[in-house]
Amino acid sequence: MHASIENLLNDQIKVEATASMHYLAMASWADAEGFSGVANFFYAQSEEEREHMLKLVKFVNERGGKVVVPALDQPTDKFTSLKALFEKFLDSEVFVTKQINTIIDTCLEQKDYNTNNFMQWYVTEQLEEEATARTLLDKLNIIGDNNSGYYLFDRDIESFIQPQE
Ligand code: OFO
Repeated sequence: MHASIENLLNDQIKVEATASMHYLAMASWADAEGFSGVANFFYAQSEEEREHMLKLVKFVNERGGKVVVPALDQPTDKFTSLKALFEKFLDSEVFVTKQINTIIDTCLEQKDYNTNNFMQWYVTEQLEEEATARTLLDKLNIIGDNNSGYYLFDRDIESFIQPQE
């Protein structure tokens, strides 16, 4: 595996691990605020991101590369509102998509079609996750500042939890 690809995949391991920890902090905030549906959604998202990280760790090892298990910064656990929480979720997913696109650009430059093929799974996944984040944020924008709206949002969000693979 080309060193530039190995480095980018290691960066991506860190990006996925960071997302997992951010979503865990978001789940915990929602749990403490009494939004149990939102908490369950982010606990599941955190698990998913860990799976994404693991998939990369295994791929780099299979291809004979060297995995660097990253040190992570402490995620923020202070949010001013549900809307702020979901804005952060969308920003995080948009950032992940950008990173994935950079890896794919480099794979094509280096003619690493194998890694390119592997990364296509992430492209599809990101499409879904960004769409989910946008849909949920749209709902919160419609709700505005309304407690009964929050109650229904918290109840209905459970239907957005993807079954674990
Ligand atoms: Fe949605 O972040 Fe992983 O890929």
